[in-house]
Amino acid sequence: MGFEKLTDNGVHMEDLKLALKGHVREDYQFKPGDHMPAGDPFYNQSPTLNDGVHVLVSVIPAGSVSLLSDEVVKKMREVRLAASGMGIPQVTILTKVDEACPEVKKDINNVYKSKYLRKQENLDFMNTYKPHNYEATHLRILLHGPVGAGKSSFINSVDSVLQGRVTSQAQTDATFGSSFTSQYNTFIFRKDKKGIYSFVFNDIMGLELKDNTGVHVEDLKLALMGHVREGYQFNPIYQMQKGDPFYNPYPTLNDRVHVLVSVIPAGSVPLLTEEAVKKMREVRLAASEMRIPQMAIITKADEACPQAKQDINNVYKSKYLKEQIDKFSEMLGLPLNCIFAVKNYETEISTDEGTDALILCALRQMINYGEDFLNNRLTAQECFPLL
Ligand SMILES: Nc1nc2c(ncn2[C@@H]2O[C@H](COP(=O)(O)OP(=O)(O)O)[C@@H](O)[C@H]2O)c(=O)[nH]1
Ligand SMILES: [Mg+2]
Repeated sequence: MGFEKLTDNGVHMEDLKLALKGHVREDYQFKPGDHMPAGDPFYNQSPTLNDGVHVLVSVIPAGSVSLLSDEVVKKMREVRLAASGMGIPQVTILTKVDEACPEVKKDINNVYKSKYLRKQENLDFMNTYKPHNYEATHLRILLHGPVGAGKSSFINSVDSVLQGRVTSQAQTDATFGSSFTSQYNTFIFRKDKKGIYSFVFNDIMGLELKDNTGVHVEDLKLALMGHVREGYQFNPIYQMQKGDPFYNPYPTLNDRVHVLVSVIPAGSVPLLTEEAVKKMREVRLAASEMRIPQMAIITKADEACPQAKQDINNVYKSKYLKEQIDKFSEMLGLPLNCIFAVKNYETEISTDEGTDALILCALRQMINYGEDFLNNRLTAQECFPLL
């Protein structure tokens, strides 16, 4: 027994930790809301390797993932963190998949095909995700790309997938095309009640396709290092100066960028000028020097490919989109498995499984890469000189 809807009805956190270490003897009766007292006869003072836990398995009914209360999620995270601290590997099993998904009830072989179940597993991951590095309270993902590429729409789409309804916290711009100064803002994602997810987004107009305006590469580097404060107005003409009130001379790990994501519409890939590619490579190189992992999302899959417009599930089958991904990979020198085609929510009124799946897949990879970076603390310190 681990968690109950009301936290105090589950096993006490301290008891769970004791069990992980092998201190709890066979037949001990866990008492909800109370932990094992010191000197209890069931306390095993010197556990051997055989008594400790070697794998921690979280068991959750598939249909309950989106219903978990903030308290339960908090407790699950705490257990996972404790297990990680002890080097115990963890897996999650989603049970009652037949109950949660009619396709699976009909035929159990549909488990591997069910987008719904994959989504529940991804949502569970996002819900309980917290950086293992205790210095970081969240993971920061920076989107950069031309005006109108779909950066704000992607942020909104992530929010929509998490909330299960189409939302719009980041202002999208339907009349893009003219250059404009853009403000550096952090977007957070709220959970049902008071909690927030442990990843945040920033977006930057990284380059302009037409006239190569856009945020200066040096400013982008400052943002990567965490030197740019919230609210700073990027200006394509002026670079940020060290004396600027928005210049943060002492960024913490939380201020820094942990994953860099290039955003480009599928239909714009063939139109990228040499100049634009050069700039994107320069940014990529700067990120590489800081060992910041990099990815790309190819947006507007629907606009560029009629097959995908007809049915979003055709994204994986589209020859045209595959070609754009190959081309972009070659241009930027970015491995193919770091490039994700997506379709953002824009005019829809409700979310759908196919669109959700593409967004969640890209987001999950962003978190995985960012987490790898955060875990390499030595590297993070080495490559971010506090200047
Ligand atoms: N068809 C389609 N339109 C999109 C997609 N993503 C963004 N858009 C539209 O493209 C325009 C610019 O998007 P926006 O998110 O403001 O771009 P940003 O400047 O990079 O933040 C808006 O009108 C969006 O509705 C997409 O995946 N498909
Ligand atoms: Mg925008």
